[in-house]
Amino acid sequence: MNQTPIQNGTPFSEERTAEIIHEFKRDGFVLISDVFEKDETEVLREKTNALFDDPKTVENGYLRENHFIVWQPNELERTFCDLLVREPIFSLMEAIFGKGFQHCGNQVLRNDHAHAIDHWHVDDSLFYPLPDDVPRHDPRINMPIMWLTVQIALSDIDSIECGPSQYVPGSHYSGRNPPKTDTPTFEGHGPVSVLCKAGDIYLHNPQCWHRGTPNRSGRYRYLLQQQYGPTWAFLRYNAYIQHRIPDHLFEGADRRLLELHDDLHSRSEARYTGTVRK
Ligand SMILES: O=C(O)CCC(=O)C(=O)O
Repeated sequence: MNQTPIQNGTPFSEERTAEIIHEFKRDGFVLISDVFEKDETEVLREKTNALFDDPKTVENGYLRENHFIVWQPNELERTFCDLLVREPIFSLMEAIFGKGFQHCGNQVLRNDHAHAIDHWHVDDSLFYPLPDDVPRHDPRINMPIMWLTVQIALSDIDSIECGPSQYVPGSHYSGRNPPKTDTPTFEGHGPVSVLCKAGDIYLHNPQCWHRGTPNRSGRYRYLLQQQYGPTWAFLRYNAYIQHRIPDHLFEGADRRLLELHDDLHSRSEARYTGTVRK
């Protein structure tokens, strides 16, 4: 039973789940309408505003000053935790990653006219690069998904002025970073804007070329992001995030050895915020 206004929700049928995943794997993104109720998105906007207004959010390293992203709000507020298991998100993630899938990130964006991630990119790095003479990955392959983002619209983003996310369909098969142009294309397909209403969600493959367009609506654009990944990654990496080698074993150690055990291991969000958590 949830302690917050976030509902339990209902899983989709097997057929609908398979349809969504098919489209997601093919295009690199898929819009799923009408997932959250109005009162849920209202509460989430209020909670988001409260985090932006609280000076402790900056002091504790969750928000860099003048920035528009609160990192890991689920460490600060139960409502964001309940969201992680909201249906149909949970069952979709289980269908993609299998039982034992894990949560691996959470942010909330509040974009005004001046702040957007508006350059074309893939997240982290290009996972499956190809040599110049290989034009693309074979479409018969299901490209592996190391992790993904569930994007949750908390406000209406239903026109180009509202700053919709854009994706180039199929570009996760390109084996390349996006070309440096405002309108990249992959095999004849240009950018597609995900126009949506508050309460809609969309799945985001971090290897699909994407960006957020500038918000010219004159009001905030709210987008909540939840990342998930497969069990194996957590057994492989997380053991070492928790793992601390006693300081005395590092006395006089080579710089490279120290970097292999960087402090970022225990504070992964610092990688994004660039701040030291107190
Ligand atoms: O704001 C958006 O729509 C896109 C965000 C983005 O590019 C990202 O989180 O990597």
